[in-house]
Amino acid sequence: MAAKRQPKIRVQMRKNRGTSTRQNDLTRAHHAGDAPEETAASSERVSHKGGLTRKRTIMGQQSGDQVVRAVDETVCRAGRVLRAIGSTQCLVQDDVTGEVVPCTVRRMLRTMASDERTAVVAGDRVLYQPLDNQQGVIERVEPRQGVITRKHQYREHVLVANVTQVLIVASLGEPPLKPPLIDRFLLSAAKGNVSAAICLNKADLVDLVDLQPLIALYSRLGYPVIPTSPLTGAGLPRLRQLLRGQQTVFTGQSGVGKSTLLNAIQPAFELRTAAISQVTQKGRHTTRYAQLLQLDTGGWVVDTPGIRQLDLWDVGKGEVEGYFREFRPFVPYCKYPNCLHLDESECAIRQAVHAGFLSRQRYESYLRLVVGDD
Ligand SMILES: Nc1nc2c(ncn2[C@@H]2O[C@H](COP(=O)(O)OP(=O)(O)OP(=O)(O)O)[C@@H](O)[C@H]2O)c(=O)[nH]1
Ligand SMILES: [Mg+2]
Ligand SMILES: [Zn+2]
Repeated sequence: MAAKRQPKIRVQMRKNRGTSTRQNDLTRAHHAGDAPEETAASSERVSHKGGLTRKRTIMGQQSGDQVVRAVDETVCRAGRVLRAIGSTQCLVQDDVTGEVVPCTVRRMLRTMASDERTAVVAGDRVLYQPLDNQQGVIERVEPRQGVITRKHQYREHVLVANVTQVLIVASLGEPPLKPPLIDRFLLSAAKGNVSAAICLNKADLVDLVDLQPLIALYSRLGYPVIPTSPLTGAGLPRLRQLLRGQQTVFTGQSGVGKSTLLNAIQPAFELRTAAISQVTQKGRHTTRYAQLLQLDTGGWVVDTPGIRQLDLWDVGKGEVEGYFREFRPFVPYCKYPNCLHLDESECAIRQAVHAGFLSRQRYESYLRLVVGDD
């Protein structure tokens, strides 16, 4: 096909000099072998908006808030990023050959990204140019559909792109189940336009009868709830069914058993797992980076590092109620149109909680999200 003339657009770029502190951190982390990226990230300094100074004209198109760079497609191959290593390298699986090719990232793409770390992330669809040495260079990142983000040092950090569903894994043993955290994850999935399901893992440790209220609550809200145990095999057939053909991110606190579950679903994954520390009773963040794994049944799963706390990015107080879908029928009956359902008079949400129409547990999660105390 003859090359079309691509429109020119002006894009704002970060300065690509003078970020040496950050570069060094990442480089150091990378040289240390399997880069503990989440750890490296916590000491990272991200350049603020003021760093966006230069404007350049590039060939490309604007797609939503993303810029798609025009490249010579005849020399490029399409692939999917399995894993990003720092901000400059990643592993790409070729769409046609299935070969995994280590790639670097064109500097232009990194300067175009508002946060260099997320120029290329796991799950990205890319065009890369193969080089002679079995490696490649990423020339273009296609617009992202469903993204999973985490707030990190006051910035939104994209963890995985092109996700179709999130599996929220909670534990029925250690670490203890925290329904407000489930609700936070649900909100974050809804905000990213990704559907969600809940996995109640370590089901071997409890009597399932005691779980019925919890299962009923979330099922009624339309989320699949699957009690599982990799130890007994409970729930695994249903979980496999849920994952088939999807691109699913496993998310949840450290130690809930995300990697153990994935190994049970497909033993060839051989993911590292670890017992919960006896001393701290906390998981040890055994999984260090987000990585795409291909399922034999079709589709992908992404194991992610567990997190202690999920900070939501960019959700206004008044916006939270919209994500509590069962609140919606009651909201119009609050006296004040801008009611936050805290202590306002004649609040239909509070009345519905008192009358037992709405779950108190969900209302408490709502309060935590709006008031922001953790
Ligand atoms: N009793 C019981 N223990 C489980 C179950 N699933 C996982 N575990 C244990 O929980 C511990 C943590 O499991 P991991 O799979 O490493 O947890 P993770 O969620 O991947 O943790 P991070 O990678 O740190 O985020 C391990 O000791 C597992 O053996 C289960 O169904 N029942
Ligand atoms: Mg893990
Ligand atoms: Zn109200």
